[in-house]
Amino acid sequence: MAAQPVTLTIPATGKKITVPTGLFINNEFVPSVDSSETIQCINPATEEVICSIVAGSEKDIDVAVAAARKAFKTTWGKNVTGFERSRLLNKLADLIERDAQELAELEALNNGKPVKIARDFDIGDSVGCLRYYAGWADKILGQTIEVDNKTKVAFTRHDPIGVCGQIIPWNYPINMWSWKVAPALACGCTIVMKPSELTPLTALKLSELIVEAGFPPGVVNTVPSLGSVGGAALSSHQDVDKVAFTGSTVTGRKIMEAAAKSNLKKVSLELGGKSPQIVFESADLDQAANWVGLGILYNTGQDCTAGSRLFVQDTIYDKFIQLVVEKFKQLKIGDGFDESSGGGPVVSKMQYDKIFSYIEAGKQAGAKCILGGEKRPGKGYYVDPTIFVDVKPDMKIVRDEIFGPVLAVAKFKTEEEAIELANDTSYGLGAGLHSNDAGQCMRVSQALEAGTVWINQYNLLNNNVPFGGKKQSGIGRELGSYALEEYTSVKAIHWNYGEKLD
Ligand code: TXE
Repeated sequence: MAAQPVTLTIPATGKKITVPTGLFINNEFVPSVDSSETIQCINPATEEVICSIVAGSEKDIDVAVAAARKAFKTTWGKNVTGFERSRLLNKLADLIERDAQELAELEALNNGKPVKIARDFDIGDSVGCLRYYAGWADKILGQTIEVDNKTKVAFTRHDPIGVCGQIIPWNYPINMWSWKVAPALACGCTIVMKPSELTPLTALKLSELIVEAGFPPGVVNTVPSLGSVGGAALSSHQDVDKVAFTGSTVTGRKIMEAAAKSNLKKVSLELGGKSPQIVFESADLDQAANWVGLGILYNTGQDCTAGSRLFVQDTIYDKFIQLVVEKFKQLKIGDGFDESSGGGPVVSKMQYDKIFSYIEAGKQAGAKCILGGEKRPGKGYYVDPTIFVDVKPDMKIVRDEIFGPVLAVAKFKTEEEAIELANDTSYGLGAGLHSNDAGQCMRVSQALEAGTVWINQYNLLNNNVPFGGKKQSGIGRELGSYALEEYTSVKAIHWNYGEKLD
């Protein structure tokens, strides 16, 4: 397929957006070197094809990695000052802010999420993320270590790790792009980005801004490709120094295996979850119900920290569930271009079918569905808020990540029982607790096995606070100063300025 841009029409407004369709290598949009494969981009609200783009092959990954390596050795890496990296990251943030509405509309078209959520949250946070790491770029410092005050000194340098493969999912395409790109560039790494084959359009549009911001060729390359092709090629590449991944635990395992079998590249993984939210009797119940809603319904439940298991103290169980049902009924899931939609369709037919197979499994296993759980007539991958109550710990809807707006609710008596139920999972990404007892907040937050614990809130993240998982939810941390460790390699330099060997 030729790498010509396509002009898309936004259905709601008739506005035109031009999108590149080629692979972005060395600051140019190019066709594949050896393949005529394409990726069809689908609008999940209408199930119609938006456009086709070039699908990168294994050989294209080789070309992109070579471009990234060349840039690392010449114009980027240790050849560019932190000040310059900071300036370019800030420039990129400004351009994304300038184009926020257009990017949000493109995101809504390809992913389904409401334009206003894409613009105000996904893109707003992404701009913040780029600026946050722009602030770090000239502050990546080593240490001076005393080893012998008379003849020797040691010091460390935090070198950029090198060429990074970045494999991102479809639930927050622009956010995940920024979380990966910003710290990597701040540290001086170069990038081969592989967006999800389901939502590659905004990554291509952002690639245009890489050129406009003034990044040298080869610093950021974007190769849309199937996971089993481009993702696998990056993970097993001998000249990639690090892979950063967000996606399923199944794929995370494959990436780690490929890294181990190839060049033992550094790997960071942000994987799935089955996060608990616990509501104790002392909580502000109205507030807790709001946060429970945000926890499981935000992004139509397609969220790695989705608070999909709810544990409610027996003394408030019936009252609280009633409150949650009322709140859930207020959310309108509809077309992302309709201003009144609080959530859009799920991203694909495959995700839609997966969610409904779990809903069916919940019903079959005897869980009581008190809200939603039925398919809508007509087009679009819409799933309404769904609540199962009185679930049992061994049910599939309690154990597996569903990645949709499906909440599984159970009752507990004591704090100990709540902790045990919450930790009874192979995942450990997020956890929430709602209580007005300070001692209880401290005890329970310490006991919960998760990378992030929210107290009296849920699902809110900050660019300066680390994020990542325990157990099978991942390895490594994104955001905050912690992410810098993922993109640097510490070198110790020992300097002898006096000792003579006999
Ligand atoms: O994920 P994949 P899928 C979970 C969620 C969802 C399930 C399946 O439960 O229902 O995963 O979604 C690339 N080597 N999450 O199948 O496959 C792929 O091209 C290297 C949670 O879409 O993990 C895409 O770019 N890469 C999650 C990325 O991996 C490969 C977000 C994610 O896709 C690859 C998404 C391979 N062999 C899904 N195979 C979260 N943590 O937020 C695929 N990929």
